[in-house]
Parts: sequence; C-alpha cells; structure tokens
Amino acid sequence: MAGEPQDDCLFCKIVAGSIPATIVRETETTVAFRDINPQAPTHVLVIPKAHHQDAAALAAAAPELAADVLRETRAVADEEKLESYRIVFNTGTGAGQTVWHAHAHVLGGRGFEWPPG
Ligand code: D5M
Repeated sequence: MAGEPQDDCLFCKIVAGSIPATIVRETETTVAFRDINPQAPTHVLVIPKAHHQDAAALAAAAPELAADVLRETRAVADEEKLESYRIVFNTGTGAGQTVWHAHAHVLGGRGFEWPPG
C-alpha cells in the first residue's frame, strides 16, 4: 500500500536503519544521504520516509510530502554551499530510475550540460 514500508525496498531499509547510509539530514518526514555512486562532487539523495514508488506517485498521493522533499533539496544545497545545482527525479525505467522509492538527486560542485544525457 502507498506509504507503507516495503520489505524489499532498499531505501525503506535505509529509513529503518537496517542498512547503513551516510545521512546528512533528517526531518520528521524525510531523509537525505550521500549517493553510493556519486556523479558530482556533491551527490545527495533526498527521500520521503514513506514509501512511494516514484516522484509521480508521490506527487499524486502525498503532495505535501513531495513539497517536504523539495524543501529538503534546498536545505541540502545550502548546507553543502552549492551556488547552483541540479535536482533530478528519474521517473520510470526509460529515464534511468533503478530504485523504486521516490528520491530527488541533488547534484552540485561541477558544471552541467543541457540537454542532459
Ligand atoms: O537512482 C538510484 C540511486 O541510488 C543511484 O544513484 C545509486 C543510489 N544508491 C543505490 N544504493 C544505495 C545505497 N545503499 N546508499 C546510497 N545510495 C545508493 P535512480 O534515479 O533510481 O537511478
């Protein structure tokens, strides 16, 4: 069910503390931790604690929680002293999503091209 922890979800396990992560921020509703495979000098993932499979599902089912995630991307950027940065929500296999728990990538510390790859 939307929002409920999933036994087979990697990010639900990070929320539960049953697998380790380098957590940089935590709120009542969100966790931010460093990506295990960083694509930029700063690469932090911001996730809702509740399980939603992707950003689209999160926005539809829990828009206030989606706003919490977005607010936390700003807080991470401030803490990491990023003047400019990229926020990415890969949504769906074709867009490169590999973990089926909604997450925002916060990437910074280098330049970025447009259009993205
Ligand atoms: O992004 C999923 C991201 O999750 C990808 O950049 C690697 C990251 N990842 C996978 N496992 C871990 C752990 N255990 N800790 C931290 N980061 C992790 P996607 O947009 O779904 O491709």
